[in-house]
Amino acid sequence: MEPTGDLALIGLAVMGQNLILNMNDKGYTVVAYNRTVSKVDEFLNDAAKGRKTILGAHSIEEMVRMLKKPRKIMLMVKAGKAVDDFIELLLPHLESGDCIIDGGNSHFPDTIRRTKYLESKGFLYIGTGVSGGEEGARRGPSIMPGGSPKAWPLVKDIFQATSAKTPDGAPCCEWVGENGAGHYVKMTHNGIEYGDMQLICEAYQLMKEGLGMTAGQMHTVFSEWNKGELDSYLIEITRDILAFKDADGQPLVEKILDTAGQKGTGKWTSVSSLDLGMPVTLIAEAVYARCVSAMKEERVNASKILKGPKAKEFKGSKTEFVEDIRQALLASKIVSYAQGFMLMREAAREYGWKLNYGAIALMWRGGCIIRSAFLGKIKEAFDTNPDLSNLLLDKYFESVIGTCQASWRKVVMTAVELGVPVPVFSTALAFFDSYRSARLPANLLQAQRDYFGAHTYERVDKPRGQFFHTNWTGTGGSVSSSTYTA
Ligand code: 2AM
Repeated sequence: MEPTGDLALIGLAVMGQNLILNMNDKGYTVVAYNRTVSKVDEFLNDAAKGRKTILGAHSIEEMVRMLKKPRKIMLMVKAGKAVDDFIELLLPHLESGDCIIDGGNSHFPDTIRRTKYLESKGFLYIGTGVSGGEEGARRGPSIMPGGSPKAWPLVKDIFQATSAKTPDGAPCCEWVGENGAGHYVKMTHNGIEYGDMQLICEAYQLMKEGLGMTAGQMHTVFSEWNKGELDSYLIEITRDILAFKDADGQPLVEKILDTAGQKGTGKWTSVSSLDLGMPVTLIAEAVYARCVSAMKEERVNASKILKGPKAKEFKGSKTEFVEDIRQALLASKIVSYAQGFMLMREAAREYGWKLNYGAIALMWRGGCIIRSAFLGKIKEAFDTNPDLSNLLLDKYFESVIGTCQASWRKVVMTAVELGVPVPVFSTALAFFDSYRSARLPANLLQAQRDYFGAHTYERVDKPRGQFFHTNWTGTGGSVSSSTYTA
């Protein structure tokens, strides 16, 4: 019998199951397989019941036999060793030109390594970001594939059919670039997600602690915000969370312990930003904010010792201040995305990828956790100028920041006065002020480096590339550190 399977998917946790159902809805025949084989029949008898074009395989051999050539096998398993293990299990059963796809949250250096490895053996490899959670997988996720360019035509139709669509109907799935590019872009997406979430949390904290607002009142504010420029999935779910009542009728959110978890993609983004020398300060600050939140016992102890201004003493119009917070959030969000795109631009240079920034904004426009109307504006910015060096320099974003700036400063100042921590609002503003400064105090820093370490400096009145050393103390020599190694 001729094989009929369009794609096999290994890994029948919820994401995997939902992707299979979604692909099957779009008319594709999908073969399901799992390490614990009993889960295959459980799936066929439960979520996939009655679907004749979802086929269960009980061994890798059987799975491979069911697939049309060139074979496409997608892994939705735990990132790390499980992916390498499955690759090794699959290879003996595959032929040149077959394609393995990793749809998990793999770290991009692993994907770079795996692409090279599989290509060296004549196979094709894709590492793809899949974002949108369980519901996204079922209804349409954002899909960010990278890897072997020759693999893209093999999966383009099925991926684009399965992915979310923007309000204009464009698929939230495009080819990202070679080897680890897809997973890099997904990692950056997750980092930006950390930032967006922390921005919302700081807005909430300011309203709650600074203005003394109730969850119900904040629910109304987020409902309004979701109708305007901040229209996004994360604002929408925050609105709903604030309205959600526990069994006793009280807001559930206030009963949740304030210690955040993390799975590591925000950290990876920050580590990569340090490796590449890119100031992605907002995401890093958002990661640290989670770390501080996790120090619950220490904080409780410190709260009894370290005194600051008493909160809830805001004087002025609360309605106006809520609007100031909205503008501060919007301006900070622009900085965060500007930093995220700066990072991807630098990564593209470092790893030799040709990233299409408009296409990335489009992929994030729908389906994924950071989906928003705002990303439509980013797409427009890169459509207008594909070589845009920084989002902050785009006319639209420049004018939004111009409008929001006074409120943004007021919010940070007020938070400082009230003693309410706003690490990402303030780091965004600090970055903005640094970025728009033609001159920073690094002249003094270079003098210090030259003073204690003879590290030399360049001068404003001499061409770049000429280095000077001064004997600052009159003692010691005039030899710079480039001429000796101490
Ligand atoms: P399991 O059902 O056999 O545990 C999410 O955890 C998915 O990743 C599941 O399908 C799970 O398979 C799979 N998985 C987790 N660790 C794995 C490993 N080390 N090897 C293979 N599959 C693994």
